[in-house]
Amino acid sequence: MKIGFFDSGIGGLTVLKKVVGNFGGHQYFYFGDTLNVPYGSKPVNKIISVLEELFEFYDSNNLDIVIAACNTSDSLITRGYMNMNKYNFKYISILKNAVRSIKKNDEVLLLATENTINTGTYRELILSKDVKKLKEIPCPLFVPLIEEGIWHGPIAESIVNFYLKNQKKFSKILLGCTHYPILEKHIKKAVIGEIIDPADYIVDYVRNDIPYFNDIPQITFYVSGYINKFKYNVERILGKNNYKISYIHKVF
Ligand code: DGN
Repeated sequence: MKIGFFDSGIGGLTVLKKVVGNFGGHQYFYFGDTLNVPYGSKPVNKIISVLEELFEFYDSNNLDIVIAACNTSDSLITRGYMNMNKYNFKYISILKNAVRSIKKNDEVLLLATENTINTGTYRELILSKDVKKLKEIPCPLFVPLIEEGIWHGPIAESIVNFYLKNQKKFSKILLGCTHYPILEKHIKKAVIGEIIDPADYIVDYVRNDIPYFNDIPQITFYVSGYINKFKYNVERILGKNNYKISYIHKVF
C-alpha cells in the first residue's frame, strides 16, 4: 500500500516509526515542511495552502491512506477548514484517534502548540467525553528545541520545567503535538499522570485498513528545508533499520 504522512518537521517521525514498526513493508511517503516549521505559530492561511498542494500531490500519486502526523494541521482540518471529500485517499485524523484515550471523569492535561489550542478542536472533543477537568498548556519552545536536536540534558529539562513546573497530577497527559513524545522522559519527571501518545491510537485504528506486509519498508522523505539536518534526525529516531530510504527536496 501507499501510505502518506505530513508534519511541519521531524515530529511526525514519532508516528511514522510506530506505523512502520507495526505494518512493515509498504511504500511510505513523509513530507517534513522544515522550511515553514513551526506551524504552531504560523498564520492559518499559510498552513492550509501548503496542505492543499501536498494533498493534490499525494492524490495524484495514488496514495491509499494519508495519516495526519501533525496535530496543528489536523486541528484545522478536523474543524472543517479544508474540503477533504475531493481526495481519493483515506484521511486519518490524529485528534479523533487521540481522544479515544480519554474517558469520563478523567483529569486531562493537554500539551500542544498555540495554533492547536486556539482552534478549540481538542477542547471540544475532550469536553464531549464528560471529563472532570481539562487544562491546556501551549509549549511553543518545545518544537524549535526538538528541531535543533536538543532532546536530552539540562536545556531540554529546564524548558520542560518552565512550562510544567506548577502542574502536579492528572489522570491523562495528552501529548497533542507529535514532536512532544521526544521529550517524554522530561515530561514524565515534571508531572504525574498517564502519558498518552496519539500515535498508539492511530496504529490501533489503522489495523483494519493496513495489513502487515513482510518486506523491506520503502520510505520517501520530501523535505522543504535542509536535507542533511533532517536526515540526521531521521537516523536518530528510526535508528539503524534495514529500510530503503530516499530524500527529495520539495517545497509546496
Ligand atoms: N508536530 C506538529 C504538531 O503535532 O502539532 C507541529 C509542530 C509545530 O510545527 N509547531
